[in-house]
This record gives sequence, C-alpha cells and structure tokens, in this order.
Amino acid sequence: MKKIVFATNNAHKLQEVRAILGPEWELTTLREAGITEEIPENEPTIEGNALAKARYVWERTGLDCFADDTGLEVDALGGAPGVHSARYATDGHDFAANRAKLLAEMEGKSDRKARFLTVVALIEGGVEHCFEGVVEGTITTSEMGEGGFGYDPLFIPEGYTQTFAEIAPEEKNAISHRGRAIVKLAEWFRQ
Ligand code: ITT
Repeated sequence: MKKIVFATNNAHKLQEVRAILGPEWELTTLREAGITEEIPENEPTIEGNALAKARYVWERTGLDCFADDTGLEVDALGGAPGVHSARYATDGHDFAANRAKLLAEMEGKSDRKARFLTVVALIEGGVEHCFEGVVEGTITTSEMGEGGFGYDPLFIPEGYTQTFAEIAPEEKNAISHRGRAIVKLAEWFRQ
C-alpha cells in the first residue's frame, strides 16, 4: 500500500485519480492532512502551480504528496483559458460560467483545436518530480453530455465523436491528460 497526500480540493479529480491508481494506493486528502484553507495558485504556468500546491503541503506537513494542475489550451484563443482555466469567467470555480464564456469566445471560429494539459508535481522525501499528460481534441459548439466535470461537455478528444462528458469515466481516464500524467507517476514509483 502506497500512502500519499493528494493536494486537491477538487472532488472530481480525487475520484478520477483514485480510479486510475487503484486499491494499492491510499490517497490522503488535504483535510485529512490538516489543510483546510485554499492553497494559493498564483504562478504563471501550469507546472509552476502544480509545484506550488505540492510545496505548500510538503512545507506544512512533511508528508510525501502530489498535486495536479490542469489547463485547457484553445488555439483560436491564443492558448486561453490555459493556466486561468479554473477562474476563466469568475474568480471562483464556476464550471457552468466558464463553459458559457468559452462557447461565447469561440462563436464563429472555425479553428476548434484545443488540448488539456495536466502537470502532476510529486514531492517524495523532499525531492521534486513533474509528470505531464496531454490530450488533443476539439471544442464543440454546444454542451454535450452530463458526465465528467469542468469543460468536459465541450471537449471531444481526438479520434472520438463524443465529448469527455458523454464517454464512460473509465474511457476518459484511459486517454485523458490526467490519466496519462498519473500513469507516469505510478510508473516512476514502480521503477
Ligand atoms: P485543485 O484543488 O486541484 O487546484 P481546481 O479545480 O482548482 O482543483 P485546477 O487549478 O487544475 O483545479 O483548475 C483547472 C480547471 O480546469 C478546473 O477548475 C476545471 O474547470 C478544469 N478542468 C480540470 N481538469 C479537467 C478535466 O479533466 N475535464 C474538464 N475540465 C477540467
């Protein structure tokens, strides 16, 4: 059993990562690690924010931990919302408002190419490692599907005809940005 803190306040991420890593991993939540406040995410890059979240936990608890920072990069919007994906429409985490803003910004645009990028930052025994996962795809012109979270109803992964919110959770995890980064983390521990 591998016991480690997963530094997230996003219950959807926790559910996905638990499913990807399986029963040999015991993921401690931030609350269980004694951290109840929001962790600041003020860095200009996704990797910077992933490291900032992991360092915040390491410095306060001394426990091995990892964090996930994710962004949706849309080509026609010059890479936006990118590192600002959580706070695109408001300064909170309003998924519905973020999706509405993205659809409005993309109205009439023919280039719909986009990608999700996840950086997972691990701190083990004080040593830092980063693992990256990317999935390419396109942005829809309306919301499709009820599953997943965040921008999932607007994102069709390459090679598919349905959005991440329409395909089964196991299928999303098998090809997603987060799935790919977390598999690299697990492989690193196996070696
Ligand atoms: P943390 O506590 O882990 O920081 P968060 O929700 O703030 O949780 P991020 O800073 O990584 O997460 O923000 C990324 C935003 O991008 C998130 O709020 C979602 O709106 C969106 N997002 C992240 N992963 C996604 C996924 O797999 N599918 C769709 N949208 C996703």
